[in-house]
Amino acid sequence: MQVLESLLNDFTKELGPINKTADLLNLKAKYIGKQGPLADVMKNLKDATPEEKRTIGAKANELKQQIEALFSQKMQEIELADINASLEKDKIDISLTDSMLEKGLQAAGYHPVTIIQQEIEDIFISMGFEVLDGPHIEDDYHNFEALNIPATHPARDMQDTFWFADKKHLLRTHTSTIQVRGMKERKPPFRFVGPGKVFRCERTDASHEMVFHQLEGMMVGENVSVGNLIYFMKTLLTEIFKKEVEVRLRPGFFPFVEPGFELDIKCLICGGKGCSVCKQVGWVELLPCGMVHPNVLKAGGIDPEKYNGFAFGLGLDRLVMMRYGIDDIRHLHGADLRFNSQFKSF
Ligand code: FA5
Repeated sequence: MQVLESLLNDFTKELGPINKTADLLNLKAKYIGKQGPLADVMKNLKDATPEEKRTIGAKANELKQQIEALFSQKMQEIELADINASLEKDKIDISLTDSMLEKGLQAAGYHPVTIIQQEIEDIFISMGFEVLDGPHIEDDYHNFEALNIPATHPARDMQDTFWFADKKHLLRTHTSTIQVRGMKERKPPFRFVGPGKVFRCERTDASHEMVFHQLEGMMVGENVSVGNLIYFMKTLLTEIFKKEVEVRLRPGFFPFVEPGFELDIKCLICGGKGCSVCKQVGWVELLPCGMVHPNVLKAGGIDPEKYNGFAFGLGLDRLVMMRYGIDDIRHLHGADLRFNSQFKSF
């Protein structure tokens, strides 16, 4: 009983200055662990009288509970103190002031692809288009099947695809997937654009990346014509470049459009003389487009006898390169602040 009576006092005294979890656990083990005084008392109880067993046993239990309660309370205090200390340490002052800039800290800015994307969205919104989004991880149906590219179609090889191990899912190779989802969710007439990242297992060079950006556009109604398509494409380019740019339209093959076109822009890096960006041809492929194939309308739940439409898939990174005179697409993904901070934000 004497041992037990002094135990709580001793524990409380030692507990006071502790401020680390490890020390606290050690202290608990010292008092109520297997080798501790409480365990000793319990072991020696076998030689005691039944009366002693009852009183000492009860006292020992009560003591154990008291020590455990004090232990838990202290543990909570330590954990709270730890959280507060790390919050204090990780505190960031987000109000970056001029004086901090003078000390050489960089102000954040928008990436040039974001700037152009935002500008194009605004241009299309002003012409009555909605802006849609879509997932990066897609299935075969949305990336190929619904776009008139069945399993055995050779056009599947036009875009080298990153497949997931289940062979059913993939990283979308183009933003045309947004067309499929957009059509299913609305009734004609409608018009929308859908910007986003796309992924292709390609070798990189001055004008090719594995991860790049496209902006899909679609307009469906009762009498949509190639004339409408050309009008919207021209308006887009004049707004973006703020000047007349030379373009050429040539036939292009995409299973999801008929007829299909390639809209090229005279290379603004070399002025058409030939360089690594335009692969010495003087023109850059920028804006494939065409009239939506009847099979694609059908897959989208739209009657091709009644409605028709156009679609296009703008290469955003190349447009950025033309607008700012960037001679290698890889600069866009280099994460070099000296490069990124040169562009004015919207
Ligand atoms: C397509 O992806 C079609 N889905 C576009 C389309 C939509 C056609 C609707 C008709 C109707 P293409 O594979 O050509 O097409 O890519 C479109 C644009 O993305 C190209 O003109 C080019 O500007 C850009 N692009 C293609 N591959 C790369 C790449 N590896 N790196 C950077 N830009 C690329």
